[in-house]
Amino acid sequence: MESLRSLTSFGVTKTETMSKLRIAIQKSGRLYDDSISLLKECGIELRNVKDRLKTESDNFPLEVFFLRDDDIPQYVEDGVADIGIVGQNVLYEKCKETEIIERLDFGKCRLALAINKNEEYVANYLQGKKIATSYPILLQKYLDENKITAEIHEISGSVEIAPGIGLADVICDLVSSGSTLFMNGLKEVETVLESQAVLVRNKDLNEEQLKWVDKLLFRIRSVKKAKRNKYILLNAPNNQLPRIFELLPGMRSPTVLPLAEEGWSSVHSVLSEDEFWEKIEQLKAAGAQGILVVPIEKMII
Ligand code: PRT
Ligand code: ZN
Repeated sequence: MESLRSLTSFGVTKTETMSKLRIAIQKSGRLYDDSISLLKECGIELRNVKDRLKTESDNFPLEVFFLRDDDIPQYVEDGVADIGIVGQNVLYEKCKETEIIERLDFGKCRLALAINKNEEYVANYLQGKKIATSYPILLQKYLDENKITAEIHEISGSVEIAPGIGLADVICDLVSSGSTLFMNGLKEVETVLESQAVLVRNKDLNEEQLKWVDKLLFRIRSVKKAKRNKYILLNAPNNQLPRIFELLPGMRSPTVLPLAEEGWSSVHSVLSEDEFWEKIEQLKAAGAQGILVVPIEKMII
């Protein structure tokens, strides 16, 4: 009901036929900047995004709704928005009927259990304890799966102070760098969920909407791929080229250009971030010199 009422604030009703794809993103908070940047990197220009409830693009048929992250799964399930960007932690806590179509590689964090740093974390430690959290559903699922009986105290914010004020023995909260836990004298003992921002979609999109979702997905995947890869240029003596080709397969195979100096070539290729440092060492050992590494903006394969 709530979401239907709020609908009027967008001037949109469910029955209206929308030709544009509607995406829900966080209005402000940790996912906002990355969500806007992702759309920009996908070449989607948005009209004035500051302090707006919604905006649209002039160069892609996309309308953007700015919402609290907690409301996004419901809006997408109801079909008020066709797609949305939200953390897996929120999505799973809300248990909505939406489909994850892409993991977005930002907003990474984990839902974790933490205890007083001076306590020893022994087997069965959690049995019978009081646990404070804003994620009662995910926590209960974890406790059931691990056959732990504990008392859940649901609180909406500042979970990390609960042990200090005697409200709970244990907390279950989101952690990224771990500094909040550290500053509150807590230590992480279990991971309940690994989370990141994901793109979700309503389950009943029509053909036209699916076509635009596919176009957007294609762009998102190209941006993600480019971020995970680097363009590499190096010089090498010709007699070392076979070894260097083994190390640098490239997208199809490396590009090789002769240098002005006889017996030397310039090799251009693409390297994945995961194996980057290891490969650089091997390339140097194989005689590569003057190695240049540059970012890639888009990668279309
Ligand atoms: O207003 P709205 O309801 O939209 O926003 P919100 O305040 O509920 O959420 P917000 O903006 O704080 O977070 C949005 C999403 O970002 C979360 O649902 C997660 O998916 C993701 N995310 C990633 C995080 C963190 N990292 C994170 N570190 N969300 C919250 N935190 C908090 C955490 O709760 C704890 O208080 O940061 C603190 C811990 O951080 P570290 O770095 O000290 O460990
Ligand atoms: Zn929220």
